[in-house]
Amino acid sequence: MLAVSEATVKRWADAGTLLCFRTPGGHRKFRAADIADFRRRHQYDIEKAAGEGVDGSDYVAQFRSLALSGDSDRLVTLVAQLRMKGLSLAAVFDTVAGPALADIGERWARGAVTVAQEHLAAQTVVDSLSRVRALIEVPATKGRVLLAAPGEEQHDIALRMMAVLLVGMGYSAMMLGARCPVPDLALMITADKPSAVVLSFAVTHPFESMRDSVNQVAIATRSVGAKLFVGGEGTSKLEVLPANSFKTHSLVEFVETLVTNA
Ligand code: B12
Repeated sequence: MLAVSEATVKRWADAGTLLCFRTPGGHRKFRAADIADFRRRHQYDIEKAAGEGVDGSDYVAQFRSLALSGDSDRLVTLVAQLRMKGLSLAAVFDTVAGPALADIGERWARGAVTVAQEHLAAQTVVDSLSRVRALIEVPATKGRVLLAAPGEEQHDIALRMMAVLLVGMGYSAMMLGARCPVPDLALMITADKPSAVVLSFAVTHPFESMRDSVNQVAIATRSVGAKLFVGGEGTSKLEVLPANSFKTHSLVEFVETLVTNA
């Protein structure tokens, strides 16, 4: 949040400049209110202090290079800094993280990035998402939402981003992840009765198989009165949607649709 090293934070804490309390195990813990107070008292200018973090305006390039270097610590810091600049988390995902990963995909497609590097980047983003999720999770008071990448779909990062957004809004997110067989998903929906189901298709699957998957899942969601959200590049040709389903292009739109139709 302050874009300084762990050693600096420890020094401030030990000097009493930044209030903290100790766990029985001796770990320093910080209250958000104390950090906010510290920032106010020291008129802390995050832009200037962030020599090791945000140093320009090309956040997509920063995100890309942190992901490629496997630095999930600084990726979490970058996300926090962008939030403090006033971007919603959904906007950070849509406008910084998504384009950074698309850029990595383009580099992979033209041989500038190896498969191993691409895997490291994807895994680093997944790691940082689970850490962001732990930071923003609020008690689950709303419904349960199942998230899945159906059939042969191997891309699940957009779903993980949506899970983070959902838990931050008080939903409980059941992440089924990549390559989820559609008949099994339909069975789980009818047994578990979630309030919503989210499907993501990142790649171009044969149109009929994608549409059939959506229709099969829609039969199950309709039978339990759940809403169905579909999205991702792979759904670009899907124009006719089953009843009680929504196709949204971005995560910002997803959050808006969810809030409007809750
Ligand atoms: C990481 C990655 C992988 C990882 C995935 C790891 C994981 N856990 O997800 C691995 C290594 C497994 C992988 C595998 C493959 N990949 Co790949 N991969 C990528 C990469 C680099 C990033 C994908 C990603 O996570 N993006 C970030 C997310 C957040 O962005 P997004 O998916 O676009 O989603 C955004 C929106 O579409 C929307 N959205 C998405 N879903 C939904 C759902 C809802 C409900 C809503 C509201 C919104 C929404 O919100 C997101 C944020 O704005 C992309 C490059 C790219 N252009 O995206 C290639 C890319 C998608 N992969 C590609 C390919 C070809 C493959 C493989 C076929 C490669 C191979 N030969 O084996 C395989 C298997 C594909 C399969 N059958 O599923 C191509 C797809 C081309 C095409 N159009 O079909 C791409 C575009 C790379 C390229 N430039 O050629 N890949």
